[in-house]
Amino acid sequence: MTLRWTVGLAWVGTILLAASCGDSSIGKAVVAPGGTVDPSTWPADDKSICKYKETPDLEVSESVGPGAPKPNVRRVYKLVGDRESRRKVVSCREIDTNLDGIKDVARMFNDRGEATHEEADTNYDGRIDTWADFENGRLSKSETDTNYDGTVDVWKFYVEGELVRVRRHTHCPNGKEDVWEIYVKGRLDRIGNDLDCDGHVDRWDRDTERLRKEEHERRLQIEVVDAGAKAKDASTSDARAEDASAADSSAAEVVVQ
Ligand SMILES: [Ca+2]
Ligand SMILES: [Ca+2]
Ligand SMILES: [Ca+2]
Repeated sequence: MTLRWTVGLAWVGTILLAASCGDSSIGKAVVAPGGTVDPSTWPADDKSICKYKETPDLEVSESVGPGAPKPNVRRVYKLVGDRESRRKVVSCREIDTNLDGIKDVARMFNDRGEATHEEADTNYDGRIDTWADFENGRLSKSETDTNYDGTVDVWKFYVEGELVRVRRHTHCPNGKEDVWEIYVKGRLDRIGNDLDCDGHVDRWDRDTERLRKEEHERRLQIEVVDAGAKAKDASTSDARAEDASAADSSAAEVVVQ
């Protein structure tokens, strides 16, 4: 008898993402109509991304995530520190997010428990298509094969976790980047286009509507500051006039006495 298990909502979302990526075979053997999973179809080899088998002295734990019929989360531990501070830390964690028995996302950690690297097969075709690097635990760079043809076509760069640059390959036959996006304070500022594929930007495009709004807001701020300064000047002049008047009155009083 075949066991069937209900898939948790979180996993359904992931499976729908896979289905939307164009490969009709993705997830087919795993999820039946009504959102059930047949764990008997899981392969013996779950295609571990953590590569723990090459290092036999690493400790490994398997656990069951939300909605999973069998363990789908693996943690690989290593021992760090000297004799007094010896402790066990997670060096790699990998998950089968669409419950097809194949691990599809893995994250690596340093001895301090900070993320250092992540790899994911986001369309569940058996090939890694997204790589991410971290610095001090924060995302610093990602590379993505957005059309799943085996070649990276989007590179993103971050400073202190904030997106600053994106390079894309869109049309040039050499497979290299031909679009450059520059971000300022996390917002797209300008886009450079290499039209003739010589590796250099031929045209810069800007978000003119946003720039117009920003210029308008900047002018309003200047006007507000100017108005405030004028009001302050007027107030100061009035105060001086009052002081002068009071001084005149005092002098007159002295003369009368
Ligand atoms: Ca999977
Ligand atoms: Ca993939
Ligand atoms: Ca690609």
